[in-house]
Amino acid sequence: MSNTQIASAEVLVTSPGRNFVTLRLRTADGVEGLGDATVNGRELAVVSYLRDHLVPLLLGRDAHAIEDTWQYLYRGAYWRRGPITMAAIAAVDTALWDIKAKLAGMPLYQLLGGHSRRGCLAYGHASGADLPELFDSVRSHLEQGYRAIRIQTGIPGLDSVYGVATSPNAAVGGASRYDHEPARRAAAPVEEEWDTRAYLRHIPGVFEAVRAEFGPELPLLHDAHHRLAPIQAARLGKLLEPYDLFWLEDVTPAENTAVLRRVREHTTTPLAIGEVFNTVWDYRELFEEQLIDYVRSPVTHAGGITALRRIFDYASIYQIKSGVHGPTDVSPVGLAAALHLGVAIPNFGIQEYMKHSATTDEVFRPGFAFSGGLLSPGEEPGLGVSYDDAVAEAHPYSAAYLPVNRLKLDGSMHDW
Ligand code: KDG
Ligand code: MG
Repeated sequence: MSNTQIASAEVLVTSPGRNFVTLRLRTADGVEGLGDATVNGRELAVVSYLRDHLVPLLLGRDAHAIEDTWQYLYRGAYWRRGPITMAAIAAVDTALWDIKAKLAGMPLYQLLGGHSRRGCLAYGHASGADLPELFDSVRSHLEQGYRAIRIQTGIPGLDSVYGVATSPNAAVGGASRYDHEPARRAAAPVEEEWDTRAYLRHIPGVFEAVRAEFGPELPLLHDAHHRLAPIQAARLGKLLEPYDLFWLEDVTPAENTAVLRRVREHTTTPLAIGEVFNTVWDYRELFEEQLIDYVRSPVTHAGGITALRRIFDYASIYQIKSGVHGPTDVSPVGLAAALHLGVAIPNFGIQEYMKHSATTDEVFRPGFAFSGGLLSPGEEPGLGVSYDDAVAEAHPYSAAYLPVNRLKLDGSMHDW
């Protein structure tokens, strides 16, 4: 019998293009597991949570006891839930699943029930300051093999808009924040301007033009990034109905989920939400009242594979599907975990895929692959991601923040 006691737990911080927090657990017999604990713009809070509060509790525990460890850390927190706690628990849980699958000599998805599909349909991010630039970006994604595409554009009168790679504020040393680094390295966030009325006037025409250019078949997605009031969200859903969106994401701020009742009453455009949710409790009324169609939580921010699997199972009884968050601030470890879940679960919907930079991939060496529009987790035992300490150490942490929004009208703060 191998010795599966947790003998070491290291919290690794690196910044290969952007900041990442990774937990590495090692058993007494030297089997290693990785977990992603990155919370974009608040990274060091999770580092402290893990180093100061969880690592001492993990040493000596049996790495096989995944469920018990999850319950111990969740129920044992007393002040439980919240992004920092749940990212820390997620990292422990993911690392333990990685270890268990390596001990079994199998890719992790085999332990989750085996594959239910050939791969995970992935959507890429097309964007442009104007329509010609957007069309070029859509064409380039189609050439790369994407079979589903998110559409984000510049808004007349606004300098810099969420998700638009060529926004002036997005430029960072020749690259774009929205390609690899949504956060900016600085001591304080960059401020962007926002105008909801200008956005609502512009977006329906963009989708009309994209459908006219690329036809009716291509699945199109859009992220409103928490910016609308309930009645504005309802109106946008209604205005976009002729363009048959795969989903409309985060139409309203995430705290008050009950407002989605209003939105749902007015539109049949499918709704996705949850990238900033942390637990199954955030979804309860949305599932039971069937107010959404896709679950956006990633493994990294929702308590790990154990917890997200439970959320997906609960969603499945309401015909609600997965649509896992996959920006570059979810590390390759977090993305790999999502892919193992994604190929196994019955109610997979789609996976967001924002490629990590080449430098990030040198640190994490992911075994997953993108081909023919599908992402596959690979066949290596465990998660299939290995961490290169030497490359990681060459890229030390430096503070970075997501932008904030102020209304163009009067400078008051708005959701970003
Ligand atoms: O860190 C914030 C990003 O993860 C978020 O802005 C990306 O909304 C996002 C998405 O849908 O990818
Ligand atoms: Mg989003």
